[in-house]
Amino acid sequence: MAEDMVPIKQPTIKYTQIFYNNEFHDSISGKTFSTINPSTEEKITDVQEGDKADVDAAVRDARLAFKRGSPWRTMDASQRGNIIMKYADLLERDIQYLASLETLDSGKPFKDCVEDVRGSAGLFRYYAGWCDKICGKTIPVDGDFFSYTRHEPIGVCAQIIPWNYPIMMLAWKLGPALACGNTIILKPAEQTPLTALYCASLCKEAGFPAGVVNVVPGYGPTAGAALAEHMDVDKIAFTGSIEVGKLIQQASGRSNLKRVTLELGGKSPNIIFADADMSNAVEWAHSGIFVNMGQNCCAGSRVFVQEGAYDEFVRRSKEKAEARVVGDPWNPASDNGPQISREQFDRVMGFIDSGKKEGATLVCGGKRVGNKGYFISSTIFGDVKDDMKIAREEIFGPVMQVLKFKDAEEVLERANRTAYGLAGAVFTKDVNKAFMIANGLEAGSVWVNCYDVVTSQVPFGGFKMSGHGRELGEYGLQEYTEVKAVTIKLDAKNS
Ligand code: TXE
Repeated sequence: MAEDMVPIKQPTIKYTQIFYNNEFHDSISGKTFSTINPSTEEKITDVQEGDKADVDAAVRDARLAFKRGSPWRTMDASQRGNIIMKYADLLERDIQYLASLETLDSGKPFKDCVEDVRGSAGLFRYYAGWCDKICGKTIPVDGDFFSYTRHEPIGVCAQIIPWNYPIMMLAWKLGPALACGNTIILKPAEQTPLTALYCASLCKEAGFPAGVVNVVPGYGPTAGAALAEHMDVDKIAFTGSIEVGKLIQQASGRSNLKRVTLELGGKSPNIIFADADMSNAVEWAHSGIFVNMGQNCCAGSRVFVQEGAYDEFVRRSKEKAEARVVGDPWNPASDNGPQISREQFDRVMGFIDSGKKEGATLVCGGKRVGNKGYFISSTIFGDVKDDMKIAREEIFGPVMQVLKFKDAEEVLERANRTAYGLAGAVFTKDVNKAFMIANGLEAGSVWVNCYDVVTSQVPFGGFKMSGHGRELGEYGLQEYTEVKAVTIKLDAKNS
């Protein structure tokens, strides 16, 4: 259990360099950048700063590893699965260390980091099992021909990930890409490079051939943009902001039309009817927004509550929010740690100010906690109107917006009135209302009487401006293969 594991409060920092060709290297420019502990605002260490030159070196090695006849290309699919399985075992072997390093670098509560490592190991096991089950089809084609399809790896894949779930995002990206036989250059977020670099070292230990997994820490406009513009990168997968998602897609268009998958933000509606089990709804709505300090792409940040239940919901949610412990992420009692950075802290506080100015009712929270670290109290705004900034834009912080509604038609229309479409939920005991909302929401994930239940087996991704493509599950594999159709002339065929 996560609760029983003891953190290593000062984990040794073992890797701070750029990883390619299964070795760690200094940056070619000689530059480094600092990674900051968001709980203390102090520097943890300096990390080698990758930019275009280092990206070029990593892409070169990834290309070599993908060459026809290479160890990776000639490996049995089942053996790929064995290596990925071993990788999962190594994550679990080092769970205490990895979770501690994650807490240090990201400020996430240690118990949550333990669950993230465990979930990531589970994800790798799930995809390990897929390796030798990625099948094409034989097709009953017209004429004297035989046609079949092959699902081939795309090739060299760039993967750019954010800071909110550093290990989990790495797992979401590496798992399906490796299962399909691609090679990878992963760029972790500049705020949280440390666990990705340790995970890089485990790739070598697990037995991935040199060049299959490469990790280049660095900044977005330099290292990230170099990946997006690269003529020898075949696919790019990105999780982050809409603004950067657009840049990635533009860069693909300007360069080699590399395949693009994007997982961007959300402003997800959580719809609570008056007939719902209110204890259940309050619980899920609470975790749906406050988990991970609200730094969650599918956070249920617009909570629509039906008139008759509104007062009770707000009262009970306030009690829960005030009881949520915000503080030292090493303390097992803490439910939330700090926001990731000064920039994010200021951004969230700016949204809280705007909510107050636009006339929403501050039910609780809204303040900095302590005077060191980027901690924010769990905040609820009531009487929120659809056109307020806090109801329209992604806050990415511990701030719940509660909006009142009258009936199902109205709330569905309002819930969909957004450019986002990542997730949504409905709470009701009426199966007809549940279906009506579940089928009517314009979102990639819909939960009924629960929230943010994300598992390795079920696809995840956005409608509208929340993204392109799907991650996780069998659907996630489709984003990492090219389908080749082979047609063979036969002398004659039998039906
Ligand atoms: O994101 P960025 P930021 C949302 C959330 C948050 C906002 C800003 O609303 O408040 O985005 O966060 C890399 N070319 N999400 O500024 O900049 C960057 O180095 C290539 C939602 O941190 O998008 C990092 O690795 N890459 C989200 C990654 O992109 C670039 C999670 C994400 O950073 C780049 C995070 C460029 N020009 C933020 N510029 C989610 N969907 O879960 C930056 N990057």
